[in-house]
Amino acid sequence: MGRGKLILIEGLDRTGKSTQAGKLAERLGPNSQLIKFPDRSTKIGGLINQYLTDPAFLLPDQAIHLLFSANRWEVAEEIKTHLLKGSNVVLDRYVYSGVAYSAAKGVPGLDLQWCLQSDVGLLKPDLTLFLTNQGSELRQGFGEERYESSAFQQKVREQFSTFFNDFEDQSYKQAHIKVLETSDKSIEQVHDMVWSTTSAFMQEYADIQDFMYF
Ligand code: ADP
Ligand code: 2DT
Ligand code: MG
Repeated sequence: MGRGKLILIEGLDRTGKSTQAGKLAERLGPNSQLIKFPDRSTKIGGLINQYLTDPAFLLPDQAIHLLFSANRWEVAEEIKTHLLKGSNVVLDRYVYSGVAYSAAKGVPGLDLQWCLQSDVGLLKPDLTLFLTNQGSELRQGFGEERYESSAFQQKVREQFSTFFNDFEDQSYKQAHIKVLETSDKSIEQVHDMVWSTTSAFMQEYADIQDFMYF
């Protein structure tokens, strides 16, 4: 039996990531795992949650960046164990959010190169679905948490794009990162796109055994 696949749903805020990650994991069946970042349920995640929800809770930008990264390292082994057992793992955000949101702050020294360092050695996704949606800022709840302003989202979008174009190997990007434009599509229509892309990928790459790393 081959190892499971690591499938990431990425994108800006309120683009439908959590909705689609949940539906994808359900469609992949009971043997699949859904893991969300940040995982707010751990001690580190509790600090992250406080930072995101309480404007008065201040941390140096470097420190919160490292907490987000540490929150991934907390479950890195667990993810690999699931994959080795043959389970597919669906991620809701991951390293790309980690680097793009921190680098978008424009803090001197906190560039993409610096931001990536704490995630070097984490597993790379087999497939990344990057959701884009022009109406996401109008969705319910937008603006409730830190980072949810139009101006900042625009900067994050630029950082995602710079990272994919300048930091990712272009052959990896071509094979493993798919952009899905979801504007004006219903939840079910987006799920159909997510599912057809994922199932086609899983057929084409049924045999991969090696792991890839950031
Ligand atoms: P994210 O995890 O990217 O922040 P969510 O999945 O939480 O986004 O979705 C944000 C909001 O938009 C939720 O209220 C969700 O029900 C709604 N939503 C998600 N996908 C769609 C869609 N395709 N059409 C309309 N509303 C959607
Ligand atoms: P959710 O709305 O998906 O819970 O995200 N973020 C996330 C970072 O700044 N760095 C990270 O490494 C990750 C995983 C994006 C909460 C916010 O946290 C940001 C939005
Ligand atoms: Mg979400």
